[in-house]
Amino acid sequence: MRLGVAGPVGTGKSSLIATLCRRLADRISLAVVTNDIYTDEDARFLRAAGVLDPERIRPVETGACPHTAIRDDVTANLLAAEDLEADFAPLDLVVIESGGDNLTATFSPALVDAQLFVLDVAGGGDVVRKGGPGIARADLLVVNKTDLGPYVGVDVERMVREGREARAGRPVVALSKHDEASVQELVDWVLGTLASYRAGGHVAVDPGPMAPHFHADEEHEHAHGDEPHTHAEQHAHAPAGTHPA
Ligand SMILES: Nc1nc2c(ncn2[C@@H]2O[C@H](COP(=O)(O)OP(=O)(O)OP(=O)(O)O)[C@@H](O)[C@H]2O)c(=O)[nH]1
Ligand SMILES: [Mg+2]
Repeated sequence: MRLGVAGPVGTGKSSLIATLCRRLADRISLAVVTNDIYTDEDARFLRAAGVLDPERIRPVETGACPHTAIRDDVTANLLAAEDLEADFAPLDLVVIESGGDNLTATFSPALVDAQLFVLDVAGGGDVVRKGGPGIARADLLVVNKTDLGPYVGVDVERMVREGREARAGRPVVALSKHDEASVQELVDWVLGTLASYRAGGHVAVDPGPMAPHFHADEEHEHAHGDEPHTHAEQHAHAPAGTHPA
């Protein structure tokens, strides 16, 4: 299974991947692809962390807006993942870290089978309310660095609750690398998703590049619709396969 890890700059994507490697490297066969715009900094960080054979960590230097390389033209990432899969066959899990981007970045389902979106408490409690395809429809939303809540004046429980509300039942993990129970929850989600993927139960979904939105002239659609849904549910641009029933 290929697992994408996306989210804004500095929210803790590399740290989360290091945590996963630390916990899983002796249980399953793992490899990591990192994406940076101008450097191979994240691959260096992960190699230095000593959590995985350095050969199993490969950088892609995108040279462009990060989501170009995980969504629009995934060639460089596909080649890196396929090389790892050939060199270390059989691999159980390839984790692909996006370059830190903004709230619009998600992985193409042509590149990953599952994806998680990482926000952090230090970025502000209101970020979950700002929405976007990653927050609303990634397979997992991680609200990271919960230990920092008291220092940045963020009500962590409320942030997590609002994250759940934005996701129509899709899972949310409140994570801190210093909180073992939360790390276990993340590890359980990854292993559970891997098992489900293997059993054919998990199918890659495209969270979409565009958040559901509403145009002023769509009041007409409401008049013709069967039920008065929310504006987001009514909008025709919602990505295929993600439209609420
Ligand atoms: N307090 C606290 N700090 C954390 C946690 N996770 C990550 N950090 C810190 O957050 C900073 C950024 O972490 P990274 O893992 O490099 O974040 P990133 O999302 O990979 O960053 P980019 O790849 O540059 O977008 C580092 O200083 C980490 O030590 C956490 O759970 N708690
Ligand atoms: Mg990183």
